[in-house]
Amino acid sequence: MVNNDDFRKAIDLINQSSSILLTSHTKPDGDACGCLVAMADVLAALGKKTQLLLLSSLPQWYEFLFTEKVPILGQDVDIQQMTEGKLGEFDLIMIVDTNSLSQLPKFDQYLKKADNPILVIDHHETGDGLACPERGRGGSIQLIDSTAAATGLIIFDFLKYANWQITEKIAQALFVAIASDTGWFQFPNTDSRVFASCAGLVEAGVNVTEIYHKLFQNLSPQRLKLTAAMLNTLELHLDGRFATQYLLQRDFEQTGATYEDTENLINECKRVSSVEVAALFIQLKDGRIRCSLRSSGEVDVCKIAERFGGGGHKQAAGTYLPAPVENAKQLILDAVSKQFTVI
Ligand SMILES: [Mn+2]
Repeated sequence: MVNNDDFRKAIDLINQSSSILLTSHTKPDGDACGCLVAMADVLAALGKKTQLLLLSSLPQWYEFLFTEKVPILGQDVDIQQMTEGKLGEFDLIMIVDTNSLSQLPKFDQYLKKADNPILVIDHHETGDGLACPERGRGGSIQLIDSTAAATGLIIFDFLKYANWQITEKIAQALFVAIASDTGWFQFPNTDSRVFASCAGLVEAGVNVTEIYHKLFQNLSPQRLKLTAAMLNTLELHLDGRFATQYLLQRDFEQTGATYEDTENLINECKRVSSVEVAALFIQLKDGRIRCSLRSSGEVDVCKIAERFGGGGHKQAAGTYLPAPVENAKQLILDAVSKQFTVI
């Protein structure tokens, strides 16, 4: 938990500021989006001038949280324009759900040039100490709590401590933050604090059914048809521990779906309990095969992807492979089967 002393310092910092820039990590997730919206609303209610900035585009299913279009760095504004004050002059920069410069591509250049204090609110174990006073950034504060399942939990505690009004809209944004980072209350981080906070948010007016509908029952018919085409290709290998699925260009043509519709599709096969490693092969327009890999066990799929020039994390990685799909599948099957014998 963040101690009250730090909350107090953060409140003072906000009270002293009049124009605040808010941002979060690249590839914004539900926690990032929910925290940005909640803080922007709170600050606006305090009479502050606020400006949101995204570092990459917003997944469509989080759009409902935002009342207006948020500028995206690199698309709507570049670093030079920011430095020249196109978005405004700020006396505080607030960063939520990350404490790492590597998660703030390009924006890190702006941070280095600007000399305003930074307020970081984050729950990640690793970070660069962006707002550490030792970095010579006077007045910066960090509210870090790595025991929190979501940054939304820290912000909820912060708002309660500060006695700032939690409107229905703010409660909804914080609920989305917490529900997203706990995988709708199924990840191991789903502790009693999560439910206690969510109880408070429901009391503040959150409609859980409506949020579930907006987040998870919003597929286009094209995407659902693409899912069906992919599921028809499901094969289990290595005693059911490795699942392969694929999509060809003709599947996109027949369903009317786009490449963006493939996001998270790879996880469908994990609903089979024996599956530890999953691969999804997508034939691209240029003929290459995009291979995405997921692991929920001991297998390090990053090592497999790296062998073919790709990369990622232990549990999620990807690479490009030469066509045809059958060839790509065999390459990955061999690599996964070797990994199973090693561990
Ligand atoms: Mn988070």
